[in-house]
Amino acid sequence: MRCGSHRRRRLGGTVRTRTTLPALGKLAALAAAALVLAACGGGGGGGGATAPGAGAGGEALTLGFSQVGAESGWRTANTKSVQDAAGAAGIELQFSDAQQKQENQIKAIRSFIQQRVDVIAFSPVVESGWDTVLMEAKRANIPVILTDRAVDSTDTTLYKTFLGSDFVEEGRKAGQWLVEDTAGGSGPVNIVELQGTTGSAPAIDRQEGFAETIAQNPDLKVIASQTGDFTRSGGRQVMEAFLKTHPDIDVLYAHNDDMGLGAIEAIEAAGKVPGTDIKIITVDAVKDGMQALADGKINYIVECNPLLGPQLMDLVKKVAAGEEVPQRVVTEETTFDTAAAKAALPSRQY
Ligand code: GYE
Repeated sequence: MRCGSHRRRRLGGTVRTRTTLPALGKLAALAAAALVLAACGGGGGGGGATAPGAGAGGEALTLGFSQVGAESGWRTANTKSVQDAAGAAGIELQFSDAQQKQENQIKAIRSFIQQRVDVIAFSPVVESGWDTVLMEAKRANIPVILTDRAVDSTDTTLYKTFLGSDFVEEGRKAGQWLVEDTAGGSGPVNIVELQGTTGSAPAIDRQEGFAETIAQNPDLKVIASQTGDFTRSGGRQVMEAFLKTHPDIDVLYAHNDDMGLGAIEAIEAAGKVPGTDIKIITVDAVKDGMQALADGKINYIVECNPLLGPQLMDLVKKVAAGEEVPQRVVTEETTFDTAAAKAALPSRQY
């Protein structure tokens, strides 16, 4: 069962999506808020029957959502899922793009607190450094939901729930494929690793799960590991450098498809054949990655599901209503080899 899509609902309700750029000054923010208010006045979302995403007083629930950025195909699909699901649930979405900077997320969260949104959700770019701002939200009595990425705060009362994948498990699945692929005893296998954003939960956990699993076979060695920041250009640049210093790379493990796709460009430019000379394992399974897998340029992809929107909106309604929710909601995911990618591609949503 895939999480997310099966819960998609078609409910009425007014969509009010607003993008807050972190660089906007106070004045611009106020002007934008006035615009939203004007839109609310004319939208007819207030009176009448209780809307699907309505709060106690019948008015639409407001969700402040701080997104990491737009660094990858996964992120684009995730943003669309959140926006679509908010619209379908009749929840007013205040959307803020942090451009991969923690300071921008902290600013966005503070602004959500000032605006007294009903619920705050965010996908923390890195794990550490959230306690102060989360405490501010708690004091203001605004429930917080973590989506996609975790924080390392020891005080788990700072947020209501964490919805997202098990990244350690994803790393294990990537490692397991390699363990099986090299089971014949092929001699030393030189692996290079493209890590995600330094300090982010998926980078830390995907590295850990992979390392733990490949330790089963002492022939499998990570000879270089560096961040490509989850971007295509980062993946290309770091792979170019890897290829210069290490002429003997057998396997690339990239923490996401985009970095793997960038690395493919570097591998081809170096006159090598991706998927054959250098085997490639990635995580995400977005369309471009799945196409490269179907074409034999990537050998294996561990799925990470970005369609968290519908589940998030369900949780938003529950926490806003003061209902109990589980501390952790894990997304179910699968894996793909070339044959599975070919079969899945025609109906792939993202
Ligand atoms: O794998 C990567 C994105 O946090 C799960 O972030 C997410 C990761 C995803 O940039 O492509």
